[in-house]
Amino acid sequence: TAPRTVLLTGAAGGLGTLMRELLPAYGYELRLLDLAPIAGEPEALVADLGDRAAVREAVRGVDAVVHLAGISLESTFDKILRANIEGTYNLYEAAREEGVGRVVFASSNHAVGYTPRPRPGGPPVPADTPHRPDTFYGLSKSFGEDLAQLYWDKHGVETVSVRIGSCFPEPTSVRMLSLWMSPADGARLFHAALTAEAVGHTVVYGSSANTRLWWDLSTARALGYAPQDDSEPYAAKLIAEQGELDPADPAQARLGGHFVTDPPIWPH
Ligand code: NAI
Ligand code: 15L
Repeated sequence: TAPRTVLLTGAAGGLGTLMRELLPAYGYELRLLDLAPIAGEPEALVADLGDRAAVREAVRGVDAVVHLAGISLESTFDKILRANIEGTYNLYEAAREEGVGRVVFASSNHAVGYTPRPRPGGPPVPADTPHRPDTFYGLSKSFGEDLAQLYWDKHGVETVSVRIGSCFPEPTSVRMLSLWMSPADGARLFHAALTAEAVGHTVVYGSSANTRLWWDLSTARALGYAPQDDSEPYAAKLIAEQGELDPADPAQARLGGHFVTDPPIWPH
């Protein structure tokens, strides 16, 4: 049966705010959780993923979880460890203990960020490409995908890991022309991930049907996802402003873009 009550973690964030607006139209009742309070949402749970009792209470009685909470950019290892690695473990433990059968995990292109971007006309990056994180942040998403696999194999908790490209109202860089997921397509993909039968642990890429797409959407389409949007109408303006991507520039040659070349953030 299709899930009805869904816990949305990270509900105060950029993607969480978009999904709070878009997912109810698919018939879901959302329970919201975030570290930050949300204006106009007095019932939202204000909790840290590090608080195991609060996380367990948050998942009690829901049919599924859309897990967006965490640090969404590179940070120090210690901060990533607490929010993304331990936090996601706490979420899965709570799901197992409370018998929640399905998680949609917000993974990222940065789990495979060192993968070279395909040449124009070349084969797209497949969903089973090996983990190649470009940051501690990307490493935490690789960990989350492996955790999801473990909780499926060992405990029967299903997950769709969505390696999101860039989900924002509009693409703002030439790289994003290839990775952009429109908010409406994001909601379509999360809905497909929540309702597809027998997903076990499935890894999909999260983007619209972009003309300049870099990766293979077939595992996402197999869930029933039918993207409706394409970044191409934004292409001429962005390319005129920024130029085409230069394959000789290390910050532009791989999926992760500048995450590959940005210096690591050390704790001092
Ligand atoms: P965001 O940074 O705007 O939102 C993340 C939310 O998580 C924030 O509201 C923050 O308060 C909350 N949070 C952080 N640590 C927490 C903790 N310990 N306990 C409870 N809540 C905590 O990020 P955005 O863009 O909304 O992304 C959402 C998720 O999707 C993140 O996991 C991110 O890594 C992933 N993602 C997003 C992409 C995008 O294009 N927006 C691309 C790839 C992945
Ligand atoms: C991500 O994983 C980030 O959460 C998001 O803010 C963007 O930077 C996105 O990747 C991207 O690669 O464009």
